[in-house]
Amino acid sequence: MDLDLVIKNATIVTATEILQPGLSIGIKSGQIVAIAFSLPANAHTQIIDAEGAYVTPGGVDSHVHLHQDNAPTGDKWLSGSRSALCGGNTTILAFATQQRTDESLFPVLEEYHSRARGQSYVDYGFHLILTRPSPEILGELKRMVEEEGITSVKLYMTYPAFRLGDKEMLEVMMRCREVGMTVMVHAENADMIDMITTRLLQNSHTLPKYHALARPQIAESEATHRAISLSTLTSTPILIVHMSSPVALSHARKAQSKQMLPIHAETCPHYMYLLSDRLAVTRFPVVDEANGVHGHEHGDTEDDEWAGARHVCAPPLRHAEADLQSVWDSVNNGTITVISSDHAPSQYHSPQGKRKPLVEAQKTNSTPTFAQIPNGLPGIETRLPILFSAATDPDPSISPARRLTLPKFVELTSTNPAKMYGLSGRKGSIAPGYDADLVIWYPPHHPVTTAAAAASSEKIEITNEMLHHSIDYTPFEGFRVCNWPRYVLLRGEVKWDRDVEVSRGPGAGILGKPTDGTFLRRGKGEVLVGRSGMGREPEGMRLGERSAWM
Ligand code: DUC
Ligand code: ZN
Repeated sequence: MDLDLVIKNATIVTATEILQPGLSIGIKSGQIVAIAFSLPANAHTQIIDAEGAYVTPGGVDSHVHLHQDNAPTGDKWLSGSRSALCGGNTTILAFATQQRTDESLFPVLEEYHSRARGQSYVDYGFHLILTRPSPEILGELKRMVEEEGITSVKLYMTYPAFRLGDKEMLEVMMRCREVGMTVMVHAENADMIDMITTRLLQNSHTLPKYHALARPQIAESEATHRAISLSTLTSTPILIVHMSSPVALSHARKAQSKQMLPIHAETCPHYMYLLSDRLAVTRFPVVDEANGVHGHEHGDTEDDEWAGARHVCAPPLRHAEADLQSVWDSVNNGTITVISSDHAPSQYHSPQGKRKPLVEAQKTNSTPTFAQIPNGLPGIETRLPILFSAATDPDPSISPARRLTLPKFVELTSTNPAKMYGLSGRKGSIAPGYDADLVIWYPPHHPVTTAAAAASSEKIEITNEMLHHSIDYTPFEGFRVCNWPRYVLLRGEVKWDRDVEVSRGPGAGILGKPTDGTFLRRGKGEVLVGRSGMGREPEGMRLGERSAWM
């Protein structure tokens, strides 16, 4: 066997187990071809010694927004994919957005291809956001799957520019079921949000902190219940994105476990760690010693009542520790299928970014309001280190209720998103035949990972300066993690080397190029939850009744 690369002394983690330490991974032509305790090497075989470290599949971040027209100060492909790579991701799935005026999806897709082509450090694909699903548009979906390898759509139940009515959602679901597309749903009740927002503004409640009041949990739970009902009626598997609320999660859990429905649920690290009090801060970074988060000398120097706009996202950060805990519990009891970043940033100090309402209000001599703040947080580079830390940090002060196992980490951040979105057998696991997309972490004896480091300040402290996005803040500033991807391999080549980054300075560790990423034509996604195929009849319907209209 003529191997190009052998990674020796690895502790391989898959979605189901941590394999015995000391294994070698043999790589040929960008793919994993062998896993054994010893593998042959010739003069041309490159050897990487993992030194006993955990080796996990490259992260698959299946929900990222890059180069979107509604976020002009957000990351474009170059900086977004670079940041993804440096945080251990080798595949990202972003969005191609249909404007309401677009009468065909093909030019939309081509436009998004042109934004990404030659600009991505990692492999990538697109989900289509449908905002006007006319019969003609629905008629194009089969060709999208068969000719373009686009096998997922995203639907919004909120936001005036994107929102679909229930009938439109039903028509999309029926069509997606037929052609085998995965349906993602942003579930928040638009009218509830609209009514509360109007009244908040009438009462002069305009500051960023009111954003969280404008989008209460009941808006998420009602829309989640409705999305599940629409999916049940049409027997269409769905994935509800960025779930944040206990009741909404309980709807998903009940549907999955009692009714055996294919309802998939996604969450994001910000719904596991951050609370809505961040929207009220007047200084950034936030000082929060209780959670090991501390402020910095390079932060805001004066009080700024808009500082909390940095944390505006939808659904909003929730109010209580119990809300965070419900998300953690849902991660560990199997309700959550995928943890993505929902990287959807806007710069803070930029006239078109989070401070846009202030700038516009100054021009028009009006009052800036939270309703005009671009929604979304950066998180593409921090997702894996934060969650890997939750799985491996020896720090005894971390509550067992806020941990996950290493196989669970792999399952939710890599294996499941690959399966859900039609990349099974190629991405998301470590096995012969898979692309050699790998993360090699720092080994147990390395200073950053030890218990001593956990107890001292030697842990890696997340600062915005160390990240590679083009955004001027991270909501995780000051978080301390116990590890970071040391090497990231994309199809068998080392594209990120953190040791080089640390020794030679910012950017030096990026060994990859923006032409490395290839567009992934995806197959049909797998159903991972509930019964697949035609579900049980919705309540009160006779067996087969739906065949009269389906
Ligand atoms: N919410 C969204 O719906 N999209 C992007 C970012 C966000 O917070
Ligand atoms: Zn999103």
